[in-house]
Amino acid sequence: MAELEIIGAAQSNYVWVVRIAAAEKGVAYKFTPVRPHTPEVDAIHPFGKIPVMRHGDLELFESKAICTYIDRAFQGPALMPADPAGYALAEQWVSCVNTTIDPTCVRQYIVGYAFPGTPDGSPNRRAIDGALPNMQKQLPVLDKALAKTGHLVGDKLTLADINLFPIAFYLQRFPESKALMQEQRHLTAFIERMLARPSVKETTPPPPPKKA
Ligand SMILES: N[C@@H](CCC(=O)N[C@@H](CS)C(=O)NCC(=O)O)C(=O)O
Repeated sequence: MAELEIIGAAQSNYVWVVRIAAAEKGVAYKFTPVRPHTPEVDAIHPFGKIPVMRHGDLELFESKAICTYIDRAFQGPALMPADPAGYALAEQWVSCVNTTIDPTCVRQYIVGYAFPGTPDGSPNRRAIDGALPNMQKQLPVLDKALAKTGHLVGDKLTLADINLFPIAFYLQRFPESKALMQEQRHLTAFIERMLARPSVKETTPPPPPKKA
């Protein structure tokens, strides 16, 4: 059988999701760590975003589609619940994180620090401060959803948890979000449990270089 190839920078939250999913399934893959809008990515993604995937003749973009393929094409523990309600709830949390949490917490807040686009490279305070009111509403929702079992759906790991984890992890790195996260005890306990999983340990990106 052809080797699976996962393409995209290890630091991307969505690339990390796909790599954790593959590791949870026990699927070996070739990892090609390249940034968005590079030739390897543009060959597959019409808008140059990461992750993208290749398996034999199949080329895919969109992390959820890639995870679905990995889940269904390979043996290993199921990443989605088998029952219709559980399946739909996992879909619900993946959609919610991708369409509501990621735009605020990653694209606006974290990008405001990591890729500020300001003339002097200083944090983009307009983006950061603009995200905070929404983050103050969103993070307690996630905390509450994790309170009962420690998972977003049912009582075991699903793609919903995997999809949330990298964002939650990165939020602990920046000052306002770190303070907000300290108030979310179920969410922070979730991060600690995820960090203990071999799938996360073997895919965790290196920390960013310290600024001089
Ligand atoms: N919905 C996409 C989002 C992918 C995405 O936004 N990836 C980011 C990196 S985390 C990216 O490639 N950004 C570059 C760009 O938007 O031009 C997915 O789930 O794969």
